[in-house]
Amino acid sequence: MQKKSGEAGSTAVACILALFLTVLTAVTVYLFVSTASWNPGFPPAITAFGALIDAQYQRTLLITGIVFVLAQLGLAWAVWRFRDQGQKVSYFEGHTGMEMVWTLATLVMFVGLGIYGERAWAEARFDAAPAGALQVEVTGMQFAWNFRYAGVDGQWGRIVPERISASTGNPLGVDPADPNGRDDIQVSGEMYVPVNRDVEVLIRSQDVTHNFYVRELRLKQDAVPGLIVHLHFNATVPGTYELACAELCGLGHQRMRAFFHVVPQEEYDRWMQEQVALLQP
Ligand SMILES: [Cu+2]
Repeated sequence: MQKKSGEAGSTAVACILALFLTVLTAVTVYLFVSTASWNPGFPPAITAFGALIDAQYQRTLLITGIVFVLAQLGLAWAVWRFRDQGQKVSYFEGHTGMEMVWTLATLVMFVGLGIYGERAWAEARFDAAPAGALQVEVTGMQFAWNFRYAGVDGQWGRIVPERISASTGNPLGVDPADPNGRDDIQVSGEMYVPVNRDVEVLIRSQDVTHNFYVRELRLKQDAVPGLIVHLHFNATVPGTYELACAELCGLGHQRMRAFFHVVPQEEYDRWMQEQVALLQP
C-alpha cells in the first residue's frame, strides 16, 4: 500500500527494536562477565604454553566482545536514528572508503591475533623438543590408545603392518625380528610421564583419523594415518588427567579414552621397572 508523503511511520516499532537490541547486548555482556563464561570452566593448565593459550583465548574473547557490543549498539542507533519520520528516503550504493576501512580492520584484527598466538602454537609444534626429552609414541586405533616407550636401549623396534595382531599381544605390529623392539614397553589406556620433564609425543594412527586431546595440557592434535606428528610439552602439575579422542572416529568413539598420569620421577621409574619386569619371559 502506498503511503501518503509526509506521513510518519510508527515510532514505537523503531523504539522497541532499538531497545530490544540494547537489552539483548547488555544481557549477553552481563552473562559473559558475571558467570563462568569468561573463564569457561576449563581446568587449570599444567603447561607453560597452556597459560599462553588461555591468555590468547581471553584476548580473542575481549576483542570480539568489544566488536560485538559496538556493532549491536550501532545497529540499535541506526534503527532509531533513521526511523521513518516521513522524510525523503536517500539511497546510495556502496562506499569505497567504508569498504576499505572495515576490510582492513578485519584483516588487521585476524592477522594480529594470529601473530599474537603464534608463539603458543609454535612452542609445542614447530620448535624441536629439547635434547633429552622423553619420547612416547602414541597410537590411536579403533577404539583405544596405545603407548610405546623405547625401553632400556632407547631405540624403537621397527613396525611392520603385517605383524599387527592385537589377539597375540602385538597391537602395534612391532617386528619380532628387530632386537630394538624386544625391550619396547607397550601399554594401553594408561600413559605415564614424569612431572617437570620435557616429553615428546609421536602421534600415529593405525586406521582412521583420531585426535589426541588432554585439556590440561591445552593440546589437541589429530592422529593421521600415515603421518607421525611430533608435539612436546612439559607438564608441571602431578595428577591424573583424561586423554580423550576428540575426533569422531567410529561407533566406539565415545569409549576411546585413556588416563594421562603425571607423576614424580621416582614413581615413574617404579612404574617403568614394573613394565620391564612384565616383559621378562
Ligand atoms: Cu578415536
